[in-house]
Amino acid sequence: MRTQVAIIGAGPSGLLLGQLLAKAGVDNIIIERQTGDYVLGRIRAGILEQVTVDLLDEVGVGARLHAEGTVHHAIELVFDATRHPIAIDELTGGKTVTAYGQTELTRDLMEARAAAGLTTIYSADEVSLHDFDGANPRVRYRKDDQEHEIACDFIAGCDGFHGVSRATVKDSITEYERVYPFGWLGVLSDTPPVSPHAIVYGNSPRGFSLCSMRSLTRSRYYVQCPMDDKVEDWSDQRFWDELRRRLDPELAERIVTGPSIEKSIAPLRSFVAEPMRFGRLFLAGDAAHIVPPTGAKGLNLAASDVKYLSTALIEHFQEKSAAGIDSYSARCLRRVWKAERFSWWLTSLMHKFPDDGGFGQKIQEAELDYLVHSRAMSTALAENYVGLPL
Ligand code: RFL
Ligand code: PHB
Repeated sequence: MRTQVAIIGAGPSGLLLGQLLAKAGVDNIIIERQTGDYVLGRIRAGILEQVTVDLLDEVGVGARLHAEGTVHHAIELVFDATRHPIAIDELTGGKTVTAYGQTELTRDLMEARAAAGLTTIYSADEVSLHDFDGANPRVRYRKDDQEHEIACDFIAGCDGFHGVSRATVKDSITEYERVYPFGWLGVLSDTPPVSPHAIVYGNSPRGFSLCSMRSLTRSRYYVQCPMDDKVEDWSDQRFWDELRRRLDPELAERIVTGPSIEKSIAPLRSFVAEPMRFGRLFLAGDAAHIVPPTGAKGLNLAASDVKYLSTALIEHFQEKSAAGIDSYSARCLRRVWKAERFSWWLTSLMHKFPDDGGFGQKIQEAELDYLVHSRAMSTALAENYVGLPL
């Protein structure tokens, strides 16, 4: 088999890159380790920046997102048992974010890919990358007990944090990392969201909490939990009780509880691998960087990486120019580090740090008080939350 771009991984980065390239007539094949159903079973991100929505529109998969997604004009911060709205649209000259689950977005991209007749190889085992230092890279994998090889011009490593792409070049990479001493316990439930107009971020002496949504009938909630907690430690009742105790009394009263349809614990990590290009191999999305979910930036960074990458590859094929390819890594990393900074800052502001004692909590409360009463600081939050320009 031969293609112009071999894409490793059928998550949001790989699927969106595939559509952007195909739209410009650049042939691509996606090689994915899991089945399509497994990929769709992962419950992850929920908040899209306007630049991400624009990219999805650009590849023609925005219809369901616009029909079913919820546009948020504000976020709310809860601390000291009081709610403080931050009008992100008013502070940014009209910019908003859209609540639309990563699962739905992935499904839309998968369907568009199938409709365009593009090849995706699911359940590919032992994927390995070769010869990307030269002009003729190759990708090998096993499927149905047979060895296969794809010859290509470029390889896009869109295979997430635990993928093979970054592991292949690990000796040529500098890693920057911070692991946080807690996790997020997330619950998905078929209940109306506590606030259909805003995403609610809570700071309390008991720890962080987050109220989000997938639709007017499906909600997503999180509470900060110790890193070594197990999902089995958390009955639904314990989760709802804990969430209520971390919110203000009015919100706590308003929460509609119900059985969880998914419950999982995610670790929190900041991570960047530099550079993001190795000859004819490029890393994009979670393969190159991880942010703690507090700023809702992971999926949005994946989208901006693949926008830069598709532009660079299209320029190569159509204009025979290497300018975009040569500047890919530096261009991505400029945006990545700003999102890393924002996600780290919001994580530090909103969570209870086990060793900080009362002092840390008091400093957080002072900063939060300053934040909600200072237009300059609220604007800085809003500007980053809606997403910095591409
Ligand atoms: P993915 O989604 O991990 O997809 C990578 C794909 O590669 C496959 N793969 C391989 N394929 C072939 N060979 C191999 N050796 C392979 N190894 C792996 C995997 O099976 C998978 O299908 O990475 P991608 O595409 O870069 O997308 C990144 C996003 O998924 C991620 O950044 C977000 O989910 C992060 N995130 C959020 N981002 C936002 O922008 N807004 C949010 O509100 C938001 N909330 C979140 C989040 C992530 C969370 N968790 C679980 C970490 C909330 C949570 C709780
Ligand atoms: C989500 O809906 O899953 C979500 C929302 C906001 C975040 C993180 C996750 O910051």
